[in-house]
Amino acid sequence: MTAQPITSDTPVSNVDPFSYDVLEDPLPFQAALREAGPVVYLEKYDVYAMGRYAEVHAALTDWQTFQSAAGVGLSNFRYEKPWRPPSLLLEADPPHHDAPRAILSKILGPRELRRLAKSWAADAEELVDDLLAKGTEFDAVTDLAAAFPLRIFPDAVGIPQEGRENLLPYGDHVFNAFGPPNELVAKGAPRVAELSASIAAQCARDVLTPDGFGAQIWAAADRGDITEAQAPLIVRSLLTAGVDTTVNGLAAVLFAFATNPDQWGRLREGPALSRTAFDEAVRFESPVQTFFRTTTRDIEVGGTLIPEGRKILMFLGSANRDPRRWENPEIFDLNRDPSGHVGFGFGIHQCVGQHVARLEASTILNTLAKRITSLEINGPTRRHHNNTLRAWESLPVRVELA
Ligand code: OVM
Repeated sequence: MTAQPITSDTPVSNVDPFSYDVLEDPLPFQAALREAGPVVYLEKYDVYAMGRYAEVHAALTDWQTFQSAAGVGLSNFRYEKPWRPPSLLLEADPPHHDAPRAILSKILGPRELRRLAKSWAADAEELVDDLLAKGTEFDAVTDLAAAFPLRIFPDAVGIPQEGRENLLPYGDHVFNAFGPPNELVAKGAPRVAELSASIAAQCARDVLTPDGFGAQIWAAADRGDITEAQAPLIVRSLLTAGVDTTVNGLAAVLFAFATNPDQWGRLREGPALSRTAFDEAVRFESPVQTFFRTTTRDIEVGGTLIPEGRKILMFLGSANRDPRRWENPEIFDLNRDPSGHVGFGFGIHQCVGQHVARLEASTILNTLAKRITSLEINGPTRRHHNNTLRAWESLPVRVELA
């Protein structure tokens, strides 16, 4: 027996958005989803889906109706025990969500980050110098998109050296685990206990350096703004949400430039464009493709009645390429104003680390723009499949030096 949507004229899709083919290239499925209607019932998982910008944006804004506290993955915390203690930010709603959110927004805010900009620029120059000294052909994923965040972010949080190699694999599994229990999740399962223990160990007060984001979170516990039990879980949020996302965001912007050479020329004319470029790449590739919400009441969207307690899959990546909202959405265009994209989400849960991500991206882009006149793909590119992330395994590039 297949479960049926309550409104009989709701479009139905039997496609599995987490299948190999869709993860390899999600764009045709997303176009079909948007065409089918504002809300589509996904038969395979007995959930609803939204692929158009207007409805995704509206639902993300209405956290009272579309809650996060029942989990932002397929699994509904009402019926299934979460596989790890839920995130105090991502998988919570007001009022519990608000104190952790307020603390992180301050610690990761533009004012606090100014302190880091100079040393990150020096790190970027050293990384790029060393890389270009070895040659003009390299892998933009491993040598840049992964190398730069891994060089600066763990230090910024203040975690020890030991266990840093677990950050990317842990994040990869968490983002897979938001999807269905498919082979990607099964592949990660054997290491879950080990990786979770490693990450938890890095959140403890006594292992963190005194000047990092981690110590600032513990200082908030000392002030009584949050409890001592909350502090390590908020550090965990940084380690979970702050690595795979930025790696794939940087990979996205490097891929976009490598395949749009004229745009690289424009970036070289002025460093101010690097921030627009990064947000345009986040719109264009949407490193975080999807998140679920759960209805807290019966709600009608575009003629479909979604009953209370149901899961809805929000296609951020699809909304960011909805032609109803964006002119020529399939073009990476530095002339466009990408603001309003939902690649960082929207509303009260919108990425609290977005200023960190933008600083990382603009730092590495501006460093590269000074040294490189052009970059192009010069070998077979390979995607990394993940149930939530639009990710890269390999982007071989050749660059020309200034
Ligand atoms: C968290 C968390 C984990 C994954 C993603 C995310 C994109 C947050 O643990 O808070 O936001």
